[in-house]
Amino acid sequence: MLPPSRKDFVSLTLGESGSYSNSKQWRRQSCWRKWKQLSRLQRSLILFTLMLLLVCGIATSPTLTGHLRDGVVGENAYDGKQPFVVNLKNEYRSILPELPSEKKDYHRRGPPVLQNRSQTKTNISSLFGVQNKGLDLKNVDKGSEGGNKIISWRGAVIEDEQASDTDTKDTEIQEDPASLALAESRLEAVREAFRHAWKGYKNFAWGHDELKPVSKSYGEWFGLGLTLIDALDTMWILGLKEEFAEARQWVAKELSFDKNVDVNLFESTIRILGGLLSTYHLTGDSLFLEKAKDIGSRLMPAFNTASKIPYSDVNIGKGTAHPPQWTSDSTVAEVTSIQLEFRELSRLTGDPKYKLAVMEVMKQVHKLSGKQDGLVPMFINTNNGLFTHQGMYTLGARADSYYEYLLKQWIQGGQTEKELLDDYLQAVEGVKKNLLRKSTPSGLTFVGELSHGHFSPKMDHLVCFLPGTLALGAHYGLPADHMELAKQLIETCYQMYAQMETGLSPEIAHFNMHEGSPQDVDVKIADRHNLLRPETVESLFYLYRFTKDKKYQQWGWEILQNFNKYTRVPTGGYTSINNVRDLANPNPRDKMESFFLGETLKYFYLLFSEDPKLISLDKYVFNTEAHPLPIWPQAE
Ligand code: DMJ
Repeated sequence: MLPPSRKDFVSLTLGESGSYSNSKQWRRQSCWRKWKQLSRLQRSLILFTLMLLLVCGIATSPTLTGHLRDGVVGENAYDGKQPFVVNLKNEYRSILPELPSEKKDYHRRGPPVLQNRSQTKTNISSLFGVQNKGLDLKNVDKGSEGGNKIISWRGAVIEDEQASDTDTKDTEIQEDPASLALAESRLEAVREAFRHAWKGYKNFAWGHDELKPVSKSYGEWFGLGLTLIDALDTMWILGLKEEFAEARQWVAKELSFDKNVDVNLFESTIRILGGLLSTYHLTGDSLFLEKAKDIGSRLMPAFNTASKIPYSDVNIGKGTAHPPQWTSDSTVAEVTSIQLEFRELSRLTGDPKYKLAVMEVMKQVHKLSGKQDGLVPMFINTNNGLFTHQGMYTLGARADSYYEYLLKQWIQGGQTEKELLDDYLQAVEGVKKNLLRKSTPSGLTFVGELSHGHFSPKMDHLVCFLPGTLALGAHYGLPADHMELAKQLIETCYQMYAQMETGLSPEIAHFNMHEGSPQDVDVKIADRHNLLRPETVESLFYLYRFTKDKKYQQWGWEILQNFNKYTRVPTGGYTSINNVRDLANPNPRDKMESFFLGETLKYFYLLFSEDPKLISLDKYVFNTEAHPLPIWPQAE
């Protein structure tokens, strides 16, 4: 008989028959006896299995791995070398199964946070359906692991769990069929309005800058097909394929920047360069990138000034630049609202010269004296680089988009450029301290102007970009009171429409502040025009995206209907009007600005859309002419 150790099968010997003892000692002896009876192979097999079970148990334990991971994040917070951390995290991910603790349990504590979000590898084409086949993703979404570097707006590093969940909240709301049907009918109304405007442009102004719909002719500003270029990405977003294809054909065959023509640096940057870059990103069609490179390089002579603050005008054929005839000043908003576009051009071309030129302007403006609580004067001299006409502060014409681009550059660059954020936050405080007042009788919050210490209750329609910008900042983790202010201001902007006889806003409103005023808004005779401007619709769009409060869509719907009632020209196109207070004769001005197609109709469409992924605000930032540009992946 072979000794037990040589047996190569498992023998289970039950305990001594007839007797049952539960004593600890008996059990120990019995187990040990059984163990000894096993062959060496059997023992090895059992030991190996036990070891395996132990290793798996450790690996899947949330507590233990949580500690491991925390150790890694801790190192990151300590030395701030993010790529190192991301790699380590990836290593852990590759050897461990998905960790239960990764399903975020958001702890709401501490100050509002800024999340340095990176882009995930999303197939952008899926956002636009089949139209976007062939979209070039390489410039849009070089995504990386993200979400692990978070700072509060005071600069403190905060744990991942504290991050706001703004990345996901857009997608959480499920619309019921009735609201989807309503949305679809409104979207169709916007498409119809666009087709009507396009009909006028096509019939009477094709390839020219602006349609004059009443006289069925056109106006020229730069002679570069401004309306057509401004409208390209709107057609793409609205899904107007035929119109887009025709326009693309014109760009391919007719558009030439080799022209002896003076253009305004700011206007051609935001409308033409911005429009081409955005269309390139949405379509992946390199035609638009080539055109963008061409116009971008032709605009560069504007920066050849003693101060590096650019001139307002450039001759794109001759390569010469100059200030306006009457002054050597440039407008502050103009020189500080070309950055998103030139920075993007550098990223796409790999040539830093564009970015360097525009960032130099920001650096100088950041350091300049003459601001009041972060508010900037309206003019800057191209010879000495100093502010001129000091003491006047407005959020309206000549300063408006300076504030908008502080925030948006910070977002575009992945929330890393601290000076931009600091200047933005300071300016918002400056607005609160110096420019905010309440009107009578309704107590509407409005943004007035300051002239050498004297407050004026005058608010341009242009200021209505501000609620949208404030809401965007709040979405990116800036203080919650920015959102509160945004909500108050959009109400005011809406009232600038609702309190007029035509339901359309004047160019400039004066707010009453005296007891006994019968209405909040007064309009001077010279300010009664409406140029089909976008700012209020733009802000309604942001407010709806972030709050889902249907009243914003309803307000927008009223405004669209009033545009249709008072500005639509039967033979095609929409016209600016002279008098928003005269129902019987709003008095057409016979001009359709390019931004009506580039901005106003696009923002209407996005406002009525229930799809937050249609130009997601976590992936794109709109330039001041409503052209979406990608938010850069974190690494760049
Ligand atoms: C557009 O060209 C831009 O929105 C600019 O920032 C301000 N003016 C018009 C629209 O009103």
